Amino acid sequence: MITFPGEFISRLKKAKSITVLTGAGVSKESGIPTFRDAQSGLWAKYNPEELASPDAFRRNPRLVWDFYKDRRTVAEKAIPNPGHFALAKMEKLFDTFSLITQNVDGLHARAGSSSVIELHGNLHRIKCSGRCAVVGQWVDEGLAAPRCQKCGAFLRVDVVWFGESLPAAELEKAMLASQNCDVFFSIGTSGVVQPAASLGLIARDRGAVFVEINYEPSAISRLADYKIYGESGTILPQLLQALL
Ligand code: BV8
Repeated sequence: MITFPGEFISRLKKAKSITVLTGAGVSKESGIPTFRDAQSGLWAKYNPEELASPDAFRRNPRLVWDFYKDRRTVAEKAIPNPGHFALAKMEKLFDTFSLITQNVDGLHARAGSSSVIELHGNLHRIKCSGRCAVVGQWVDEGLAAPRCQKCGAFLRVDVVWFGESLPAAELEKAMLASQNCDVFFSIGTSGVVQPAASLGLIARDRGAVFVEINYEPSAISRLADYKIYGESGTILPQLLQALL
């Protein structure tokens, strides 16, 4: 059993608005490799940041398509873990609860979290790499990367690649949620990727209490008022219990 500091729980219970930012660590216990863990199997020799980019897609659309096809298969088989479910239940305990995720696996929504702010998109959605609107279904014709039936451009996964701007509406919602919260949680993220990694600083600069829940210290641990190290799938259900 985790013993949370007394004043931590009482400050949480008094909070009116909570903002949570999650990263790949929250999905780790659902069997989804994190970004900075060595990618298993075929992808061990690729740095994911070299695959998650427009240049990589331009150079080798089939390789990038297969990278996401494999990740999508893993995400489809994955089930939300107790950490996802605890966050979904936690949103009902506060007047305002915003969940921002860097993850593209869709597991928060499957666990019952409502209105998840998906900063980096969702790998279950695909879109035309040209100018058509988002295309819904994955299609795969074996050898080549599939093409849009409307304009012939390659289809691509609807995620934000390195070097691409984040979806303006999602980023705006995430910024507002970070500027207007009493407590900001950073959970399961190494705090490296921008602009997501700056949201906690924004919250803290506005007077929010900054809580980090992570397996190990991260690039943003120095900002945290409270640091709880361990697996989010263990910590979050116990935090939920302490709040009930
Ligand atoms: C942007 C979708 C403006 C794709 C992702 C040069 C050129 C262009 C841009 C840049 C540049 N240099 C820097 C940048 C900015 C760049 C960036 O931040 N780079 C980093 C590498 C320095 N950012 C961007 O490019 C962003 N766009 O800036 O636009 C712009 C536009 C044009 C030109 C210039 C600027 C776009 C960033 C979004 C990229 N897309 N995902 C896909 O998934 O394939 S990011 C991807 O990586 C994830 O979404 C996530 O955000 C990130 C991985 O981070 P984490 O989630 O933190 O995962 P990680 O593995 O690192 O850590 C997991 C943590 O969990 C660990 O600490 C571990 O200890 C912990 N953990 C493990 N198990 C558990 C656990 N914790 C708890 N419980 C457990 N069980």
